[in-house]
Amino acid sequence: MQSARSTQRLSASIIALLLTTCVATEGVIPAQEWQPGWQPADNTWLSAPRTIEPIITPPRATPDEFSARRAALAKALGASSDEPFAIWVPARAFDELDPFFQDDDFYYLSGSEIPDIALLMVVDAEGSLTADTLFLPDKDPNFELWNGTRLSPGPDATQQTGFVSTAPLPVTADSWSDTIAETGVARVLTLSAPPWTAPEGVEVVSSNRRDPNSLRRKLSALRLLKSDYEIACLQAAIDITGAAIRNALTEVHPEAWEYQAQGALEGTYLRLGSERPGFASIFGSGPNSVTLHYNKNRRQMQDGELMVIDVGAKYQYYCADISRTVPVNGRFTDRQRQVYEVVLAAQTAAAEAARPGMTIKDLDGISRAVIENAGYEPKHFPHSVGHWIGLDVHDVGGRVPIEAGALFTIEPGIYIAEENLGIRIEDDYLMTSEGAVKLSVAIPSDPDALEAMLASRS
Ligand SMILES: [Mn+2]
Repeated sequence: MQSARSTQRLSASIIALLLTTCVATEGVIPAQEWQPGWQPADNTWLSAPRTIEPIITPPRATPDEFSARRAALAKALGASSDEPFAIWVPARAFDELDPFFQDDDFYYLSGSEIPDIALLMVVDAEGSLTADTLFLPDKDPNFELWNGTRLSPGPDATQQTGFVSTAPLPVTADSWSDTIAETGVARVLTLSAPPWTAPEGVEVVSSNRRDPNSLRRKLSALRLLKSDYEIACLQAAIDITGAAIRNALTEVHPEAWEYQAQGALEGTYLRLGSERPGFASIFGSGPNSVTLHYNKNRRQMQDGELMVIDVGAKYQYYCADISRTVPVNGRFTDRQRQVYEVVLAAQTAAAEAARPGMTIKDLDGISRAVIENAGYEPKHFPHSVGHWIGLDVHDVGGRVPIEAGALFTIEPGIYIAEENLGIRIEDDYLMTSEGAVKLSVAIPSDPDALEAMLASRS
């Protein structure tokens, strides 16, 4: 962190540099080298009414949302242990040059967005929590002067976080060792190698993905099935993404640049309260539509092309994942529509067949059969039909059946490189006892509805 005086000096030199640059470059760039993006023919946009946008009501977690998750984790791990053990999970480290976002596992278990802290649970042989402690930094007025108030150990912190106790953070590896020794357990489960040395007689068990009873596997299984609060967060992320796609389409025209659509999309994210894109936004026009994870978004769209848009806002850490494919000039050609209808049918078939107990591979097979029956080869659909979504865009859960409460995508595609023709349609679903509910149903994917939406853009 810089001192105030050096910040002033730096500001002064930046201003001086800017002034120099302006003077030096004024009138120097030849007009033909300056590449404006697409612009409307006149300036009517200056007086255009603001688009009506959804009102996003932040979902609120009940006070025991996070403590219930810790209790469930203790119970799941206690089932396979006949002696007490501890669980240690650290928060993500602070990096002052980047905006801070909490580690997903730590956030899932604590709901806390404070960097550089840790939680420690002690679980008895019955799977009950005998200690449930959040370690927080001691109050530091100098830190708070620069960075604002920060939670410190005490009754306020226990009340706000729902932990049974809070404690001052050990600041050294030695003090962590002492803290672990005080628990009196012989095993500490962690997700990765901790920065402290285990005290004598204590075994540190770093999670093994292959062991079904490991901390990582049990935590993944818990994160896979979402609470009502989590579903509400994802729904908000989807609603923001839908409004953002609609606004992005106002920037989709022949000779517009892919990044202009990205700008409209990500600006809408921020305006509607999303923290950030959940992953690099994909705006792939023409030849870029067949590159599955193209995200440079620096190309100029051309008349007659398609554009694959694969994007998702994060809201309260939950991440939407939506793909739409649109004709750049607003109208599908017959050929584009023919392929589009196959992809849409492949998605609909999988979504309608989905029932609890089926796997994503089962759904993949259903979509693949539709695509191959229409005459396309496996190479034209080179990716899986879906994945879990949640805190992460490719959320944890592994290859297990889809149970009620799981959130997942269905996203078939057909990519024909020789024709520069790529189509992907992706929606977000919640599995229920009756089948899959499409949470992104408000975002049009029917080709006529998409053309109508494109025709109505300002
Ligand atoms: Mn996806």
